[in-house]
Amino acid sequence: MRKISEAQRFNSLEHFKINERIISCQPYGNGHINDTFVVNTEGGKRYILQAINTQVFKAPLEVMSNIQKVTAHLSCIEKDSRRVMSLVYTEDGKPCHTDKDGLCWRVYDFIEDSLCLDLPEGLEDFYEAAIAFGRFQRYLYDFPVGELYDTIPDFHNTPKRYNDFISAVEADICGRAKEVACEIEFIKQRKDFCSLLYKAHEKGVLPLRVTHNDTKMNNVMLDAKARTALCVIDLDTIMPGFSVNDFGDSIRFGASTAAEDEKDLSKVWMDLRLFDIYAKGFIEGCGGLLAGDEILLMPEGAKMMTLECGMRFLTDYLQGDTYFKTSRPGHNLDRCRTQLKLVADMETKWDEMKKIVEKYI
Ligand code: ADP
Ligand code: GN1
Ligand code: MG
Repeated sequence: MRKISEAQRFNSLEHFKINERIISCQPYGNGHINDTFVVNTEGGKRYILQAINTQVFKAPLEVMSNIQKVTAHLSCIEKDSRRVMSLVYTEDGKPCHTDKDGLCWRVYDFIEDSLCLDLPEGLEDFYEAAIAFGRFQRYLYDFPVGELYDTIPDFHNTPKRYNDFISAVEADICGRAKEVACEIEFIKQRKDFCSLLYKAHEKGVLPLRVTHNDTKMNNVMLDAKARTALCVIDLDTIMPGFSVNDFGDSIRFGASTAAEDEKDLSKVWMDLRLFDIYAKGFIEGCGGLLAGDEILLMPEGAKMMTLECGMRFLTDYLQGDTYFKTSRPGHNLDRCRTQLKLVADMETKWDEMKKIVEKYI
């Protein structure tokens, strides 16, 4: 993983329209992809500085174009500045700055008096996150999809993710496949499931919508006092997708009883109460946008995103941990195991999950 020096951060900041004197710029947040820093200024105003991960986002200017268009659309609907991400432009009016080392930087206003949680601290927090992500889809329902770049092609193409996973197993470049034979077998047994949502789409049951595609609890901000939904952040992966995958990715991350990288699997379960409250909030947030058939496929979305994420962590482990940031040996394998445990738990709770979504149609 790259190390970004303090000098690189400060040099990049000089290019942005920040009038106050900068006091500090420190690593911030728990994202797995970008390098994020909080910028403190003399007057007290804070900013978020990010170096976009260009290994992951190969065309950062296209990412920025999507973000400009989507935030412009959202700010026509939401007038409160804490409810929409707000880019700070460079002195020459650009949304990002590429430095001499090839790092691509952007700056946002810091959303103050807010909370960003790795796990919900109660049902209400999760409900609020659901409202935020549901509302996000509602606000963008009439956004011209053709104007969006595919920032990561095939991002939630689960059948393709499965094929990539099999290729990684066969290549086994780090010699790790043997020790994860159980996990590989678990995934192989679910090969046919991987194409279920694509088939539903082909049959016309599941429409393509403008989706967020990375709907983790720590990609939404809550008001620190009221604990109500403020806004959705991490807008890099906004692309056409399935609503049930946005729902499902939130479940895999936030409806778990433990952290994504918990080592003790006896602590990892999918909490049906959290599943229920999120389904309620998400459907409400979407405000009548979702058809009954889409709602019925929400459990499939939850299992799909969890299985897909488990495959992605295992693929990265097999390929030598080059995609997701890791902070210990075996980190991606630990993450894979929590996801597969959650998939197994969802399968035992399947009928209850189905009944829960049925009651919200
Ligand atoms: P990554 O793609 O690496 O996940 P994010 O854009 O999600 O990066 O940012 C990482 C973390 O930084 C978030 O989880 C959140 O805690 C914090 N963050 C990002 N943008 C803002 C913002 N505008 N205001 C306050 N905190 C933010
Ligand atoms: C990454 O960027 P972050 O940490 O919000 C990843 C998601 C994964 C998630 C797993 C662009 O999300 O797809 O589901 O990690 N983002 C990208 O925690 O690959
Ligand atoms: Mg994030």
